[in-house]
Amino acid sequence: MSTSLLLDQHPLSPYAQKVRILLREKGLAFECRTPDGLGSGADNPDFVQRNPRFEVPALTHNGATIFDSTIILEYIEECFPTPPMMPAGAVAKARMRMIEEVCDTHYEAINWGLGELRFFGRGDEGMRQTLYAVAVEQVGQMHAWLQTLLGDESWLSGASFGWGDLCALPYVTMSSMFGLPPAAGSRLEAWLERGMKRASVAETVAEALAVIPIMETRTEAVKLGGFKRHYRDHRLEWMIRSGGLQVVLDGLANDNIRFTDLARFAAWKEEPSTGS
Ligand SMILES: N[C@@H](CCC(=O)N[C@@H](CS)C(=O)NCC(=O)O)C(=O)O
Repeated sequence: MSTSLLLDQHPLSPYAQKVRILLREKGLAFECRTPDGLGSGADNPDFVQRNPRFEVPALTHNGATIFDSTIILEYIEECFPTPPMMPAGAVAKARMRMIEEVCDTHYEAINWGLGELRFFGRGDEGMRQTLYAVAVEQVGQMHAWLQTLLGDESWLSGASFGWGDLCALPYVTMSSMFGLPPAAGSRLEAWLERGMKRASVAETVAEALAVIPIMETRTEAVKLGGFKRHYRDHRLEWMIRSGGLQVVLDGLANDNIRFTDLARFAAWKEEPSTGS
């Protein structure tokens, strides 16, 4: 059984970016692959058998496939502890996990909403302006929180780069790409610049930015029903509470949004794993 690391992912996915940064920080070689049908709603039985959530990232190692970026990060840290990315101490660890949780849910939803506007052309002009204005305010709120956590330290993880930084950077670089960077001259801006100087981050963010032109060709595919966007959890909540309930209703009427398919879990079969 192979002990190599295979990462099913998409370059732009912030969740996959967290994993790529961590693997690179640890100097681990890994293979990347984007599953066929990802994001379109089309089926991919081979990938779904390994990951019934049909999401990326998923990491295959020693015959086992692990989904969810948080679980993957914890797995990598346990299997490959050097250099450690999680700081010592229960409080410090909890702080890193809180940064990760808030960024993966509240912050991610804002960037996702900006993507629904820019890449997938959701809403009429008035709704688009409303949603954009809400997103601008919310990104500012996330940046204020991160800057408070940063304090006078160089990194969210303290004196050295670590878990909190690699979990927050994909979101701050993504909203910067949408034209909403940290305030000029702020400590958060200086942190972002420091982060972008790390090879692990620079390479990962460059891969994400390289696919933006492809994303910008997707608006028509969504309108024609060839691309059904996954509306779930914090993303669905973001769209509704930010003023986009009509986007959800239109998406249902036009059959170009979808929700998690639990039948994939029912059909899933355990495969033998060597474990480690
Ligand atoms: N909680 C999951 C979220 C993963 C996720 O939402 N991935 C998105 C890409 S950013 C995805 O694969 N979506 C599948 C789809 O849209 O079909 C994690 O942390 O890995």
